[in-house]
Amino acid sequence: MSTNQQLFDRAKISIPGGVNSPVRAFRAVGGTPRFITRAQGAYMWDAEGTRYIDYIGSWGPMILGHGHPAVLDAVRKAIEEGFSFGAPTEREIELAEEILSLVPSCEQIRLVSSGTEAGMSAIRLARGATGRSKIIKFEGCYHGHADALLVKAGSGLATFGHPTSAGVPAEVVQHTLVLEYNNVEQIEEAFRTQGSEIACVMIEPIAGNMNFVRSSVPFVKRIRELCDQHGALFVFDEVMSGFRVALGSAQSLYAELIPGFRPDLSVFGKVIGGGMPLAAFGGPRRIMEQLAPLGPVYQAGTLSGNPVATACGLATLREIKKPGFFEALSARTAQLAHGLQAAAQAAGVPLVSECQGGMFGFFFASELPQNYNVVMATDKERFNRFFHGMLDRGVYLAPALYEAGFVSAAHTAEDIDATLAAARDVLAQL
Ligand code: KE4
Repeated sequence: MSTNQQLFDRAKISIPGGVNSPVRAFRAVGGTPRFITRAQGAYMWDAEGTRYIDYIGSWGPMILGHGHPAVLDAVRKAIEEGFSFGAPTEREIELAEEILSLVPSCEQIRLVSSGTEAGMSAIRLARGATGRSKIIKFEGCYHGHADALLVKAGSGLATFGHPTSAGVPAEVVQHTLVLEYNNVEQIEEAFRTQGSEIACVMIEPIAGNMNFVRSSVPFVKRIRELCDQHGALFVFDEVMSGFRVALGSAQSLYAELIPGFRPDLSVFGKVIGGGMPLAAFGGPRRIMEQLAPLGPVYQAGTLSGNPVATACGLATLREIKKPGFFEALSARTAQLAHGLQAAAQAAGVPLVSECQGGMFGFFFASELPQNYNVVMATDKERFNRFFHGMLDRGVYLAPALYEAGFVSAAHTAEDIDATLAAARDVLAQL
């Protein structure tokens, strides 16, 4: 049996950084990544046989917990029928209809294989539908690794973004304006000076890539008004928040607070694939019909709507829409988030936590951050010590202070109690 370190050393020979996605390498927190051999319910086991209570949940997809029987049955049946056809299937219609039944802002949906692909396609569709090139995103929001979205704020409002990654030519991000999250003045200024050139505003409504930061109601309301006023599209990136913070996704929460609110385009992923490679983007028919093969905006994918992935996603959605599912999940998540804050308070450690549905976050700070700069100014050193203290006690949290955490329906009150007991132990040493 290899140790995690032995596997990591071997992985680094054949795979850049030893991982297929950077955050898995633990570079933000240090230490050796755990190589997972199997998972069941709320738990994962690593190569050394250590069991962890899992609060990553594959970064959101595993909302039912690992190995839910209904999902296993659906996937087993699907693989017997065939892995991939490159031709339409009824199950793609069923999944599309299921998603549309839960998200009234969308009349049509296009299935793809990753959140990046969905976000990239939504941007292209917004540009094609409006005939405009400029897009607005917000610092701290991550929408996948498409070139136009790997950009950080320019120096000041009018200047455009600079690439955050090598290999992205400045020309590609020259149309991407990066503003401060929750900053109404900046978005008003951007539309005042460039409103007629803006194709879309893309946002994570609850930003899980800043750990857990909510976009304020006045901010969302103002963006909606400005998009309407200037003919730009409002794109909700719900890859993480979709079917995770609420059955109707984050947009259903904002629709309760802003009468009649709807985004123009929505991007989904993670939960709708149930752990298999599946994502989607959707919106009103008049916009979606701009897509090939009907319209001029090209978009395609060999494994889009894959029969095994759609079986997994469909089984997952059918479970989470059952009565009482989100009430129970929300209560379990709140037990964790509130318990963490209470434990820190008792230990005299500044910690604030937030949660919605099955998603939570916490910061070693005295107040909940409202934007990226404040998130990145929270106590990183304390976070990293807390992360490792919890990992050593069999609790697997997100290995970076800017990442969110996820609770599944498989997490029991006892799992939360055990997590909080570990937290009290670690916090006492912080
Ligand atoms: P993927 O291409 O990784 O499937 O989705 C990109 C994406 C798009 N939009 C949002 C709001 C997202 O959170 C993501 C991906 N989230 C990260 C977690 N921070 C995935 C983890 C990883 O990169 O390995």
